Amino acid sequence: MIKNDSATETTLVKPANRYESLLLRHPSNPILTSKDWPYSINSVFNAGATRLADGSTLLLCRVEDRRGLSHLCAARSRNGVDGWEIDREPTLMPSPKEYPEEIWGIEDPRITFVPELQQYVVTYTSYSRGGPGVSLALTKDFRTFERYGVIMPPDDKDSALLPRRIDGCWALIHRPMTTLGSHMWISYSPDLRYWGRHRLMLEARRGAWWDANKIGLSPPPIETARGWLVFYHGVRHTPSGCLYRLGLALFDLENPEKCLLRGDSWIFGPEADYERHGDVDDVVFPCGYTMDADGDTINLYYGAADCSIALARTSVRSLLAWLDANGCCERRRDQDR
Ligand code: BMA
Repeated sequence: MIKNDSATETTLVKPANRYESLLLRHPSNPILTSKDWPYSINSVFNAGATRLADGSTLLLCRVEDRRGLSHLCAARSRNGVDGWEIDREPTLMPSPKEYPEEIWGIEDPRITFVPELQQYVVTYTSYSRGGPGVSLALTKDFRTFERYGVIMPPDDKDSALLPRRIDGCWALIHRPMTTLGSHMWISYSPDLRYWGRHRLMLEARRGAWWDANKIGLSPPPIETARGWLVFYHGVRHTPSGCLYRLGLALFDLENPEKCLLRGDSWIFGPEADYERHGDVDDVVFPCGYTMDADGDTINLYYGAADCSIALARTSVRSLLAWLDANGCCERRRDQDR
């Protein structure tokens, strides 16, 4: 099983007997479905998440109507698990008259609270005639929004802002589709409007790998003492459709395009019935997390099979320990791809 070929330096690691569970599904899963909605919808999934100043949890949910178009709707809960108060009407609707890039809906929001601005920055997919792009809006209360419009043209999605400037500039992670493939990139801006210094951050692997066909950022990166902890989704095309799973990587705090560690295996994939079967089978797709007061427990909110929102818990400590045991430095294995 272990092969060391000096010409290619390819090393296959012997699989462990059993995979540990790093993320624990909440027993009440799925925690939100279309049945909970105060108005008629097809489905609810892929929600951004944040803790509000009063300690409650806000989910900004992607809601799809029966035309197939999506808008965003806020749900608030004291404990982040149940007792959700859902806005009676859509919270943020596409506005194609002013923002033509939103003609086919807005999807998959990620929320970053930015202390310097004392506002939440929401990045979301705007589905234009030219394909999906990245749009940005600012809000203080998730009731009114200041829209900046499209900031990354199609084809681009899976975007989130880092909560503070790096070397004086805002930093945005996103996933453009280029002839090189569907990889994660990072770009910088002085004002959140004009973006440049685009750099490749993490690449999809190739061949049989679980993250061979596409990768993209999941929730916004989590700042830890050791670096930015990044959950990303990896897609593998199979004869019966796409499989969406979750991987883990760590990036340098002051140079976030530098990958310090990346795990080889996925850490979470569709297993429960509500993840395996829905409008799109075999999808787990987190867009948001909240951190408990202990600074360690992570509540990860994910869309399941494009039909519901589910919750899984983990901890910074266990994720970093897993990366130490299972991750390696990206540059060491360029030849493996
Ligand atoms: C991705 C995104 C997600 C969706 C997933 C599975 O490309 O569009 O919104 O959950 O596909 O359909």
